[in-house]
Amino acid sequence: MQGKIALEEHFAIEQTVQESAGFCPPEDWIELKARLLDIQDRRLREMDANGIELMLLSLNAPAVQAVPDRSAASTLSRRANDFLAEQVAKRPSRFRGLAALPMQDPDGAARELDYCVNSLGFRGALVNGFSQVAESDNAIYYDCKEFWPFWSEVQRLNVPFYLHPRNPLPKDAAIYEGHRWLMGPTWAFGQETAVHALRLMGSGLFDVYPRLQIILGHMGEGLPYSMWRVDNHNKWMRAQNVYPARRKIADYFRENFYITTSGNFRTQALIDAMLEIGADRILFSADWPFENIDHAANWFDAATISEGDRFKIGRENAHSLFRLGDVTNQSAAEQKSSRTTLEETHERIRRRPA
Ligand code: GRE
Ligand code: ZN
Repeated sequence: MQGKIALEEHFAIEQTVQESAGFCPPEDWIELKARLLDIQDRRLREMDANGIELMLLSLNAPAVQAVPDRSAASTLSRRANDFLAEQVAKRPSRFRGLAALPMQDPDGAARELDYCVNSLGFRGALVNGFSQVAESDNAIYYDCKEFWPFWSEVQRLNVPFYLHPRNPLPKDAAIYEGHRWLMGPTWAFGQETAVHALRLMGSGLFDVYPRLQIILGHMGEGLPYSMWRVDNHNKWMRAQNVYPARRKIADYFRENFYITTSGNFRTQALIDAMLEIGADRILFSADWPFENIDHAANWFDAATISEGDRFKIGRENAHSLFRLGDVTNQSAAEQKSSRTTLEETHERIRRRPA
């Protein structure tokens, strides 16, 4: 399929690239590092060769979320976002940005998102799971009440929030001791992210901010397969799940979440997801550079689903969720006049308030 849009696609800057080193064997690090630091060269060739028109780019993991010092986290996200804005401005018909956010400071995170959306033209945020705050063994999750004003801003800005995985802290990873192979994308990423998503659903956040839209990668981090059981276990017992939210967990999953195909190129899993969350809430993604774009695209283009669903998942759902009409539906002349030019972007970044 031509014209695909992909949205869990990462890059790194010099300050964050090393954080990805532990996720590959030493003999593959040179390759992974080069892939992470490239935006305008090999990435575009991979996109062209595999029918991807547009990528929404995000910083590698855990990056900002692993910086306990509030002001250092804020400085790092600004640097990454300004860099990304410049890269997008060089190729605005092929790239858009998702903001890195210093969630260690919820007000600062809301301000950074507002700046990224309204001044840099970003289309949402991608945050790498919980944030370490003040101490490196202190993890905060975003269902906590201190984040509700932040969520109010996300709803007001009307942009999606991608909840991307990271590994649990050592103090919370006892179950993986002696079984390191289960860390990262094998299992721990999905477990960590699925529980965080369930915490958001059960907290009542979506009763108060019903228009919030959260995106999960990796075919929903296992949630589609387990959604029925979450709500319906031990049905004969008198007390069911007790949590602050008003509705069933599956209701929030179907109304406040989207999932992507990133790193989970399996038709059986996709069909289960289509039956649980529906084809309107599934979005194609690869997870470059950790996964290969050709692996994602060759699988997706041939998956045994209807052509209508392929078009929705491959392009249309992302097109409407991120309001990408300005990128893809305009004439060349219109694009030229409405584009944020490279010089304008430089100027904005230079004048950005401290
Ligand atoms: C990801 O971004 O999903 C990722 C990593 C590190 C290793 C594997 C992986 O950040 O899929
Ligand atoms: Zn990823």
